[in-house]
Order: sequence, then structure tokens, then C-alpha cells
Amino acid sequence: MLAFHHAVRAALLGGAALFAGVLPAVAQGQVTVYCSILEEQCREGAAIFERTTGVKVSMVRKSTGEVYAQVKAEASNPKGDVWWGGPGEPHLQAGGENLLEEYRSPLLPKLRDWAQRFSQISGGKSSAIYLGALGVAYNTDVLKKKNLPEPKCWADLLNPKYRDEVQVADPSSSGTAYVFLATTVQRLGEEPGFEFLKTMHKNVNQYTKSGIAPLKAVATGETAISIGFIHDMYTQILAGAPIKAFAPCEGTGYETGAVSMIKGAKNAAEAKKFIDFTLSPAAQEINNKLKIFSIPSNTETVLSDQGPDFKQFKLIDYDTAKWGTPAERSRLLKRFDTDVKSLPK
Ligand code: S7P
Repeated sequence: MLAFHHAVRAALLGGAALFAGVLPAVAQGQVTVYCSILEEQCREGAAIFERTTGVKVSMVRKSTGEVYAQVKAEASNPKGDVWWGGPGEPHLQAGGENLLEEYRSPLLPKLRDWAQRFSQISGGKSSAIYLGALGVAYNTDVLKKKNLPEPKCWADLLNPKYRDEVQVADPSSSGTAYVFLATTVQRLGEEPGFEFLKTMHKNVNQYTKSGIAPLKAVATGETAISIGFIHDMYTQILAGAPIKAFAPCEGTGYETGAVSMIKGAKNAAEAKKFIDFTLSPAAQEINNKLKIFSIPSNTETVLSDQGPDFKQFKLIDYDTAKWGTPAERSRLLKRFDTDVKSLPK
């Protein structure tokens, strides 16, 4: 009887404290998150969310295209609740294939215009959390040692002098590499775009699974040149890597990083709470701590002045909606596999 009394009192006190937002949260359920931002961001986000809500987070880090494939494979028995991060196109494809649940967070009015538009494009199934511009990084020591020129434009990456010196991820698994593929066909038109990719293929030493791997290889000098997001390149530069990064002279594409609730999520209430968290300054300011300076979607998120100056980049009129439709993304990826990836070198 006494134990019961203590338990009820503890629950009541716990409830009152939580309501007042005073005491640390007590255990409040669980949520499974498929995380497609970087490992360190996923870890930090899970820790803050657990600490502030008491909800236990089971976090799995996978590249964006891989999570899309997993969510599709698990559609009849969903195991994940939330898909956090990664470029928007695989999220849009999943939404278009009825693999995601509509959820309009009460934080949507706090988001920047581009983020509100993304939410509309997705039919309320995904929300935007950040923007990031695509670019090129190179290791200045490696180029010097091999007596290679410094690239400035996309066209420079076709130079036969860079044979086996360029690294980029595989667009089927990596959302980053898909943005590169979609940027190339939008920039040049589809036929010339594929000709560009076929020629560049001769210079590619590896199509990695994850989008961040090529940059890490540039940082250690394993490869001379990589394609990826410029904000991630700045992270490496600020950490002291001998890297230069640029937005190519012809103009470049960009990503809209997204978060979505998985259809049939077993922990729907916790999933919504987690999505609200990803749209809040508390989650978006993790990037300031980790020096990952993409543009956050929430107008109240504190911006750092250490990151790249996006206003200086020449951006193309990148069409996330079109290249995120199931038909276009599937078609482009298939064509990349048959026309580019399978080519001998
Ligand atoms: O937030 C940093 C960031 O680089 O993480 C995401 C991640 O690299 C996407 O990985 P994949 O290419 O392997 O799918 C990016 O969306 C984001 O800019």
C-alpha cells in the first residue's frame, strides 16, 4: 500500500514537474529514428532529446538512399518511426510512394519560406530542416605533390590529368550524390549531362556508399578531389585539413535536408515529438557546436558567421520537387547505373 502511494505520488509529482518544465524528464516511451545526417549529429541529437523528454531513442545511421530502400522494404511491417535528415529527394520519393505519414508540426510557422514551400511540395509528409550547397573540395598538398592544377569549375573535373583522382558517392545509396546527379542533368540538359558523367567516370576512383566518405578521403589525402556539400568541407577546413572548397563557376545545385514520419510508425506520438525537436533551435544549433554550417530552417536558430557565405555561390534554379518524384528519381538512378557506373574505365 505504501509502495503504491509512493508510486502514485512520484507519478503525480513527475507529471507536475514535467508540465512546469522544471525537473529532468522521466521515462516517457521510445522512438526509433533512421538518421541520415552525420553520425556525430545523430548521436548528439539523440542525447539531447532523451535528456529533455525522457523518450528513449533507438538511432540507426544510414545514408539517405539506403533509408529510403529500408523504409520501402519494411512497408508491410514498419520498424522505424522517424527519418531524420538527408537531402529531400529520397524523402519526396518515399512520400510519393505512400511510405510516409502526413505530419504538420506546430513549428512550421517558425520556418523560413523555402522550408514552408518544401512542406507544401511534400503534401505535409516531410519538413525541411536545412539547406546546403553542392561543391568541390581538393587537397592542396596532394595537388601540389602531383603537380596538378587547382580546379574551379565542373568542367575542370573532366581533365584527363585528374584520372583516378576524383571521388564521389553512389547516387543510389547517397542523397548527396543524387543531388550531384540531378544538378548535372539540370545544369547541362539530360543528354549532355550524361555525357559529362561518362567522361568524368574515367577520373572517378570510387563511388562510395556514403556521401561524406569522399570528403574524408580528401582530408586524409587518399584522394585529391571530392564532390559533396560545401558546409561539410568547411568543417574539415576549420579542423585544420589541407583542403580548399568552392562552388563551381558554372553554378551549382543544393539540397533541402528533410525529416519525415514513417507510415505506420508504432510510436506515433513520440515520432511527432521528435520531429518537433528537429525543427527547433535546440536540435538545429547542434550544428554550431559541431561546426556543420548548413542553413537551418527555423528562423529562431542562431546562425554562426564561421560557415560559408551562401550569397557568394552561383546557384542554379534547382528543382527538388521534380527530381524527387518517384518516376524521375527511379529513372535517373537506373540510367546512371546502366550508362555510367557499369562503364569500363
Ligand atoms: O548535415 C550534414 C550532412 O552532410 O549530412 C547529410 C548526409 O551527408 C547525407 O548522407 P548521404 O549522402 O550518405 O545520404 C547531408 O544531407 C547534410 O548536408
